[in-house]
Amino acid sequence: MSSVLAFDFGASSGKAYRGKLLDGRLHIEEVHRFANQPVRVNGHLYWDILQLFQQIKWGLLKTKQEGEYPAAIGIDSWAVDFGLLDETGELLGNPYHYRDRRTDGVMQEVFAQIPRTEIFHRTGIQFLPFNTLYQLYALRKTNPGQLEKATDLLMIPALFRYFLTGEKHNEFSNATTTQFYNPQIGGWDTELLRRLQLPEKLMGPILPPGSRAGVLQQEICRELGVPSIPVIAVAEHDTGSAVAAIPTDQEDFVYLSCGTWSLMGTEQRQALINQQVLAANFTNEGGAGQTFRLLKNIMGLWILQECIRAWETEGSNTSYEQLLDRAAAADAFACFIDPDHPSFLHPEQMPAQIMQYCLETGQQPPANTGATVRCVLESLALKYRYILERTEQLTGKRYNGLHIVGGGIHNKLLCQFTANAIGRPVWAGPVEASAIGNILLQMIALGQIADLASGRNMVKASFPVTVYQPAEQRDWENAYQRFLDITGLLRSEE
Ligand code: LFR
Repeated sequence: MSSVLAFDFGASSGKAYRGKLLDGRLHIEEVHRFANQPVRVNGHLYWDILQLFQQIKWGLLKTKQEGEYPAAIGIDSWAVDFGLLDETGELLGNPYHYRDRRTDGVMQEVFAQIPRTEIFHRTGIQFLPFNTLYQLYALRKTNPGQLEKATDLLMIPALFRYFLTGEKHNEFSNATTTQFYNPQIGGWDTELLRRLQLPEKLMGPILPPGSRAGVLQQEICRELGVPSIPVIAVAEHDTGSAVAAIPTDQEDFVYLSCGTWSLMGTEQRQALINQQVLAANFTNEGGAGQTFRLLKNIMGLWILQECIRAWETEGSNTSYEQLLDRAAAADAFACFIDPDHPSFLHPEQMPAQIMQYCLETGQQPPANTGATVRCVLESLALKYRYILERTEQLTGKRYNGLHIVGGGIHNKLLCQFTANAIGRPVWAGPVEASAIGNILLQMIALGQIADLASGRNMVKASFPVTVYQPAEQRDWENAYQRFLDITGLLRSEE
């Protein structure tokens, strides 16, 4: 069978994977890897979009050099970010990165016009300050001229797809994350946009994940010397792709897609939009195979990555492994943070922010790197338990273990802490879930795999899963009660 090529744009790197079916197994192979660093210019944070597009071309060239053109190409990346095109099809400015600070406080301005509850009931999407809705609203204030000139809004993978094929279509999984897709209408909520004086005609048609969405433009075929390869709109939201690759044959399961973000939840046939979901600030993001992910964003390993960045700037060269060793040797349950406290979204100095949080909550701040890492990992694991319990309350189901996928499973300490915190087994793998889900959706579009369920079975049969059994139950139970108390999570629900 012919291979397909998946481009997955993650928080620090982009990767191209070739995927192929051989003897009833899925095989993947990395063909290209490159940095994906946002660029700060004049106080704003942007995608380095053309450089990244160049990397897509190089990825394609590498497959050519290895003598095997892919039968299709698919692209996924994180959600909410977009590019605007003018009427001639030119890109209007560099797309902003969602951690840019221009959306700070914008959500509250929007709520003054349309109540939070109404926005939730129309969209089913959790409130994150960087959702496309608030990014557009911020743009209307800072650069109204750009918005006036725009004729098309394309989410980032759709933008790359447009560069490749010349065709402009958004895709369902990413469309839902904008917070102006209405699952009841099954399309864009133009009324919501109109009431916020935002243009309603930028978005165009929405393709379901796994659609054929054009072929490489002639110009690119000539430049690279490749045939006109089909481009597939996969589940272009990376989390949508990752969840498509959960190695399970069950209908009901909980997952944690663990990378820079931790995305935890379950899969539903329909969006679940009610007061409880709103109160828990869970979301309903569109997925592959006509599903919705009922999930919650948890700040994730970003907190640790930012600590490491700060320590490196101070001159430290301690490796990731050494830091985890120090964390393992540090005192257990010394202090806790709520990883989702808004102050951890983009602080200038993450370790200082953790210290401040501890002081404000009457705790002794961590005294060294090992204690800081331990505090972050234990707090994440305890937050996972909290979100798992909320998920169970919302669905009325009980789950007997947790699937973890994504790069975070390299962090064995976090996997073990998570099993301990939730008191159930953790099944860790595969690491490259987003790329694998991207590959599956391409194979479904090409007719190589029948559907999502067969795809998940294929992943289960093809990639190893590491099992972590819960331990130290009593200590973790006590720690959880203290965590709830310190973070005020239960009080905030009342
Ligand atoms: C994960 C992710 C999350 C989304 C966040 C920002 O990479 O896509 O699902 O909430 O990034 O887009």
